[in-house]
Amino acid sequence: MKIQSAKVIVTCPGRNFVTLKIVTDQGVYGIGDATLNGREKAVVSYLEDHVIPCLTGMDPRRIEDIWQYLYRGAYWRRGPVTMRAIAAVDMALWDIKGKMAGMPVYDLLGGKSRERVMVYGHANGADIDETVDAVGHYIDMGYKAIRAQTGVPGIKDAYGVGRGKLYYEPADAALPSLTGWDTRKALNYVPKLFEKLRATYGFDHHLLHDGHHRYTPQEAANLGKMLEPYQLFWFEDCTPAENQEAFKLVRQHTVTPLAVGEIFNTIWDAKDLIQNQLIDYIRATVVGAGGLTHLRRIADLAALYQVRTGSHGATDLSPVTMGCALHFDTWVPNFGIQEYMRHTEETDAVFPHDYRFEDGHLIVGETPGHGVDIDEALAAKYPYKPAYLPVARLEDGTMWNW
Ligand code: GCO
Ligand code: MG
Repeated sequence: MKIQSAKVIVTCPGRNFVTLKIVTDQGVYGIGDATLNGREKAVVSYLEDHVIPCLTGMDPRRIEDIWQYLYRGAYWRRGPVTMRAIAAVDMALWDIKGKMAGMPVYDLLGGKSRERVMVYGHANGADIDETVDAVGHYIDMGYKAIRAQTGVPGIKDAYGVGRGKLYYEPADAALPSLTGWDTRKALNYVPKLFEKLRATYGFDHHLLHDGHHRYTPQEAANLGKMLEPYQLFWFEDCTPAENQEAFKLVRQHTVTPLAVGEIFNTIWDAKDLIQNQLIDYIRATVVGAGGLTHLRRIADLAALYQVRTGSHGATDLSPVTMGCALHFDTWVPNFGIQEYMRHTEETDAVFPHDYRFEDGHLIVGETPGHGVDIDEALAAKYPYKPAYLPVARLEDGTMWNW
């Protein structure tokens, strides 16, 4: 059996998605997600110019060997572009293997560990009252876990405040739009949001919060401590994680659970955080961290330290990633939670899939492979549109972490 051809499909049904399609000489094909928000074309070129020429003629059944070939063979290891390209190949090959075996991917991984996967949705508003209402809306929709983000008075477009209610999309302009940040103002305001949320809805639902890499370790420790009375499910990306040691200081001062990993590419980004038990949830996901083949290694390391998974699932991860993530979540023994930012109807139509939302959970499908397809004719109707994530500056003009 051989890989006969492969191609990259770029489509923009409201936002850009990059999809790799691998076709075998036996007519079976598989697809993988290669979307890198704001840097999409770099991955397109990496795949078209440097990966597809090597893949043609290879045996698609050798998923592990192809992974090692692309990782070691490039010599230049890791990085978001390389690892997304490898992830796309990996997803497509697991899809092909599942179709050949007549089995859903979770069965290939080792079978179901659970019937359904708890997800969290994104509630946000311009101020505390709007966010409290938005959380109520998610509770009404059946969610058991909700991430809450609020605008902060005096900060221009603080992180997490969407324009629409259900479909928050940060990559919203052809060049990066300018947003503001002020840690002091956020530290004064965010705890009040959670105080009001608990006063309004009680403690039955899981609440989450994303710091989006904005705080220093000391500030993150302070916020984590202030949030303790509200018993968060997690405090995400409380401080940048390039320096994994930075989490030590946060950990020493707060018992609020910590989650990190949406921008991680490999197990090396998480190794010290996991082995030193500095986090509670690892948020690496299929497209970001080299596909199912590599993500399962991260999860297995995490399991040794009682760290659970919490895969990134924002709208910039296509339904192909969501499908693969759900197979992974259904199998992985140390599952924690899955992020679920809904895709628009246009996106769902381009990527027909068999997973479904029910009672605050996503339920994986039974179709052989990963259960997500691409309607190429429909995809072709939505050409690529440049879209960047915003940037953030402090009031004095200093560049900050968006
Ligand atoms: C999250 C994330 C996203 C990112 C986005 C960037 O927790 O869902 O922080 O919303 O900002 O994925 O492309
Ligand atoms: Mg995040």
